[in-house]
Amino acid sequence: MDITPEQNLLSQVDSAGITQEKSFSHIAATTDQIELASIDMTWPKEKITEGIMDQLRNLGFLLLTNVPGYNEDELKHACQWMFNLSEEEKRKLYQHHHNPKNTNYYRGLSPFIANDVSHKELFDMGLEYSQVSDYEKIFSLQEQTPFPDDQGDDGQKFKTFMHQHYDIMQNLGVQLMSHIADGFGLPSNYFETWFKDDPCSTLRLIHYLPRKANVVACDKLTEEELKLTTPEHTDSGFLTLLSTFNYPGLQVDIGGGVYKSIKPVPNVLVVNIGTMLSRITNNDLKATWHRVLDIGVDRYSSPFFLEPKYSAEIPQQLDPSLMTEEQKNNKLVYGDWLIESIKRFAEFANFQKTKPTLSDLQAQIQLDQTN
Ligand SMILES: O=C(O)CCC(=O)C(=O)O
Repeated sequence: MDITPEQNLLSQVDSAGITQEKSFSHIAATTDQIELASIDMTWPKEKITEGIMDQLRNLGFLLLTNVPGYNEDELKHACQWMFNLSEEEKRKLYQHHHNPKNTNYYRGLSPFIANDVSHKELFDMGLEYSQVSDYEKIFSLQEQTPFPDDQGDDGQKFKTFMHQHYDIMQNLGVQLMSHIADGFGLPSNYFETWFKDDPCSTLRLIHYLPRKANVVACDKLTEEELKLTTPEHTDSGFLTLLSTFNYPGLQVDIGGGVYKSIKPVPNVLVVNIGTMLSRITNNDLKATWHRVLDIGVDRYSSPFFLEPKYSAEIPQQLDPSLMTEEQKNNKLVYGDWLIESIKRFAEFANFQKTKPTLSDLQAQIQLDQTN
């Protein structure tokens, strides 16, 4: 089999843990790889539940294999096609704060940002807007995703594939949430009302370039920051289903701030959870810190962030016995909470909500009633 220059470089990454070409020295833990436990989606239901609960209670990361309908090659192709568009085409898809002509604030493209601790361009899509109910359309996070519509058949194929992949990931996410409900002894459909209709889930395509490619200035970053293309973080919401296309670079905190690289495996999804799911399980399930190394060559990945509908009311704890009466009466409105949570990420630091939050609307109703 022919080895492309990119594969050749990646095999150097695999064996040595660092790329020979990089000009920066790498973080010490890079050479230590860990293999994530795999859960096979063809296993019996109970075995899948046991495997998922065990991994999420411990490391907080696992691999899913034999995922029905998952087509890693097509997804990688879609990723590469999108980021190969001309700058002119990309600008048509930029979020509003990168191109004020555009009316998309939450969905669309976010370019490389100078002197940012993240070094990537990304494309975010949401649920097809025509499928969103009129009620949920009143909230900010629901908006039309801009697609590259001037690209003929290729653009159409891209859009069709992305919608199919979104649906496969959304259904898989709901299925995994039913295993988690089973794992806590709750009815299997416990989470369904939050996720089934009008989800705010995001399908993201990411393109990383090595800092040495000099696409944007990086001169104000520290040596440590230069080693990473995504700084350490936890995800916000519920479940993340990540395609890494067999690229190295993803590292997880195995405890006490010690990072290990995850051994890349083809045709799998990497699964982890966000802070909201961890929080409502009283931290029984772990939202693990993770980050991405600059591997010295182009890198692509595609996370799917499973999110509830905007107006979903999330209890402070799944277990009512752990809550005070006040906490029981004080549920979180998911979308209002998410808007605050995403502002910690560079790509949403300038996010402006275009419509009122549910709390704004409730405050307005109260005001109207008192006047
Ligand atoms: O690119 C990756 O492998 C991980 C991406 C990630 O952690 C994220 O987008 O939250």
